[in-house]
Amino acid sequence: MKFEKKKFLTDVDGILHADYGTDLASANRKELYNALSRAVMSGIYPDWKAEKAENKRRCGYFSAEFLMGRAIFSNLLNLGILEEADEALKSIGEDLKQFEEVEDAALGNGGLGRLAACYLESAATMDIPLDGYGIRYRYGLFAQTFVDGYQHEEGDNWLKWGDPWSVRAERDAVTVHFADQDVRAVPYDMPIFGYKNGVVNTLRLWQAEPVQAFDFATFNDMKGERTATENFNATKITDVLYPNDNTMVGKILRLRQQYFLVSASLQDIVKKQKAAGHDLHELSRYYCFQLNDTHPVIAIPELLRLLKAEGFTFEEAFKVCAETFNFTNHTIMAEALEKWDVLALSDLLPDVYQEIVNCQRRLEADGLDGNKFYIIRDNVIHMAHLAIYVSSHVNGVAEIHTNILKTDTFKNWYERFPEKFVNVTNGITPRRWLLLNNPAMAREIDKYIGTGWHTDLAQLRKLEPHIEKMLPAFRAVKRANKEKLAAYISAHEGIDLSPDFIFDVQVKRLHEYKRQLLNAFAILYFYYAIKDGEITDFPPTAFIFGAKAAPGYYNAKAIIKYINEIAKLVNNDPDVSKVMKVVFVQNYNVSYAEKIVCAADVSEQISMAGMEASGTSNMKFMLNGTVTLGTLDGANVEICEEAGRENNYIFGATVEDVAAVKQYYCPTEMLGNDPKLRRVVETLRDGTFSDEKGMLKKLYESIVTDYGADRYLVLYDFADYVRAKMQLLRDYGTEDFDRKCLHNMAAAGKFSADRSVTDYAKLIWHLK
Ligand code: 26Q
Repeated sequence: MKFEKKKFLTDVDGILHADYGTDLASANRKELYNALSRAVMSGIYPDWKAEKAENKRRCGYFSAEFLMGRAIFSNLLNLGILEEADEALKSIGEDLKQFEEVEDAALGNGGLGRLAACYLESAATMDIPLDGYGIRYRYGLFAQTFVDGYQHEEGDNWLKWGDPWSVRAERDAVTVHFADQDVRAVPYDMPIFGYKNGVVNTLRLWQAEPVQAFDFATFNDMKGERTATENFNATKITDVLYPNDNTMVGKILRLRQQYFLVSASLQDIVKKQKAAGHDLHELSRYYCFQLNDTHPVIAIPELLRLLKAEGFTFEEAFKVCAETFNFTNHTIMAEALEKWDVLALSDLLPDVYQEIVNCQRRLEADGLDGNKFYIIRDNVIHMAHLAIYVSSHVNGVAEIHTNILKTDTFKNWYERFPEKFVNVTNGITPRRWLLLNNPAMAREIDKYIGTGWHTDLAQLRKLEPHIEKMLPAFRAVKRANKEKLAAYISAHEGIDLSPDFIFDVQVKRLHEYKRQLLNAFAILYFYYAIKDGEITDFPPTAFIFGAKAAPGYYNAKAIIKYINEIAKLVNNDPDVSKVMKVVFVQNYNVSYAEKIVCAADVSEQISMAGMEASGTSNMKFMLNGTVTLGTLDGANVEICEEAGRENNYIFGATVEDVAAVKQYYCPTEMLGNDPKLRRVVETLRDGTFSDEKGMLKKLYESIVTDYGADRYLVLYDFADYVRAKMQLLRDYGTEDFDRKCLHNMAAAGKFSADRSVTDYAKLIWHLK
């Protein structure tokens, strides 16, 4: 985008006059933020219009979550005007940094939602015609604080700074029908800017509103109760994001959200195809759809329904669906694979339910063994099976994950439809996750290999011959990033970290399978070893955690409490806090991640093998020059392939080991054989920590005494974890360690989302 300082400031001033009755001299922060953003928005209109007008085949990325984070910096970066806009502001005594106060758009939970956001940005950068379709939640993922060490949740009013990066597209509103109500769906469009290439794709987020405006006449006649309730029920659909990650709650409101999203999107697309004079039988010539996990899978029967309303036979409609839909699976956790009760779904969406039944009948008519292949069974609808049956492609998100889908989770389906299954390893956008969050490091890289890597991350390999020369600058930049993070943590968490300490980081959603508890146990183990004088030279380390627990996930919340108790013990112990600090940051989100990822020395990726479909923070750390301490799970496997296992710290049971160990595993035996581990685990119930709610005691039971205790082999992997962790901490500070860091950075090319979306475009969408 062309930038002209004077014109820009005049434009912003003009918007301040019109919208706020103020001017550049007296606008407050929020007014300035909105006016500046709107000035940019008005400038990009021609490019946006041009993209929409082009007659390209497009892919619609259907997702219940888009974890976008903050828009302003990444938009300005991609438009190529980040520095210019900052200078313009500085000329009037302002700057861009003040907008770090602006709320994140946290319309997602974790990995799956952030992946969708990265893919939109990368697709625009790669000039791939990909548009997102999602929900404009009024409240995003809850804001987290700790009260007495317990997680406390508050509503996330992300719109409190306004929404200047969206356009309300009133003219495209549609009505979505449920058995008990009609709801108006109004789209808000967000432009998605490619990196310095003039491409503008769209994220369309639907907001639920009452079909009829509030009717004062009836209200005054005292018949108003009904209108009022209907209005309330309509807006309720998009009120709030469900805060679950990798677990399912079968709430009917969630089904309403899902149907609302896909029905609005498909109605919109069908309407426009007809207006363009396209034959809907040939929809796949113009469109394909990517279903982001099972959440939007109800799009399949909805499109069947819509096409039949256009006069299609079921077979004709099925063919169109089979050509257009594709399905990505993000988890093998049985409890996260969406299932709906037949009665609940058929009550709410009888016509849609009928199409699911038709799919089940077609499946039966195909002559497939009903024990192996079913969409509906025992009055339960299996959304993943519906997706696999109808989609043309099914993909996992890392090699190991796709293999597990083929050989285990969806084995029967793979054997019958092997051609459908493909792998697309996840990726992250290097614009947000290096250029934006770590500009000093990016400039260092530019010095050696130019700027081609900004949109072709494989070029980072060219750094390899320069690693020796880069070491001092790498250390200096990392050090400066650690200082900044320490200052931020001091201000926000009230805990002081020394940048001389190793920053050992585990940030991700709180889940038992991710094993934050394993990390916690190791910290306590070191703590006692230091207290007892068994370790006298512990390498000074700050253990940093960030994670939100689903509000209804008891054990996850117990783990947060436990780690906060450990932090209190360690940080207040003068013997130990000289060499060890523990901090659990509050409200970990995209913006916090940007600060943490560039300042970490250790990236903890310690899930039980087979459980983490891919992981994507592992890639962000790697790109920023951080070694992985991890299991051979998810994308860690490919990270080691790319960067060399010798440059990372791998421990623990493999997928194969896990299967074997589970046959005989007995946690009490593990404890019996290891008194030091026993002492650590006992702190969950021996009064070391306050536990007025009995949460820690329950956690103890889930690890030691419950039936099937220690599902995720925390105790089994403990010894090898401590070994690998200690080795890493001891290696830190050597040139050899820094070399490992840079080898990781140089090998991160594969994990660019640019590569991922290009894979999707080639293997699945057949775009370009
Ligand atoms: C399902 C039903 C009802 C309520 C909630 C859900 C639900 C919500 C979110 C189920 C799963 C999720 C999120 C899953 C997720 O984020 N998975 C992660 O996806 C990343 C991107 O592919 C991977 O890198 C991670 O390994 C995977 O855990």
